[in-house]
Amino acid sequence: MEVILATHNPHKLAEFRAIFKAFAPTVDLITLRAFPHYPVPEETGTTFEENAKLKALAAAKDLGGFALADDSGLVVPALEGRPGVYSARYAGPGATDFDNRKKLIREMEGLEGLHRSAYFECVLVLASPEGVKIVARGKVEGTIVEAERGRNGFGYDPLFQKLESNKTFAELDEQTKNRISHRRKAFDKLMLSWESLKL
Ligand code: ITT
Repeated sequence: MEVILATHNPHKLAEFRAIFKAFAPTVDLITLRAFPHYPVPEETGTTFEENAKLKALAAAKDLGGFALADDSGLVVPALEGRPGVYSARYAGPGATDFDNRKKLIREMEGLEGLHRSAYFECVLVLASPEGVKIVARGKVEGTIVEAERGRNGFGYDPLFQKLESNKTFAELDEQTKNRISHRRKAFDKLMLSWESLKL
């Protein structure tokens, strides 16, 4: 079965490629590179679910096939949920991952202990041109460390340490992150529904 992976984020793409290859090898992932004229829909939603639905439906309808979208981000309760749905553009439009991490470190200055709690969330939506078929969620809880550690991964990985771990996500190899991440948990739920849909 062919599925369009509706993301422009090369890191998400790499993680999905590895996860699908290992656990759903019969799914043929097509990237947006195959559709260079496809316009990126604006992420106007206020929740991960709204944005994931919007991205999956736009791709499925415009490109005429099954499309899978991921909307994800980092939530820090002590910052009233920021960066949240704005994770990719936390430091402003066009911000790099480095800019976003710098802003997070600054905003968390002076916060200690439980106030440094955070979680990554991922909502995956599979849509066809007729509408949404599956919504699946994954979450991983942890804390925000005070200084970056590690070179793997992307986004906020150098600042995020899962509970009961002494390594940040950026200190883990790709296989280990893909075993425990919010994206992997959402993927596992997606697969349960996928099987019952008999696509
Ligand atoms: P697409 O919309 O094209 O998929 P995007 O990067 O704009 O790409 P999102 O709007 O879902 O995607 O924003 C996700 C942001 O959340 C991402 O840029 C990171 O800053 C952060 N994020 C999500 N998953 C992450 C992970 O596994 N590790 C580190 N940061 C992550």
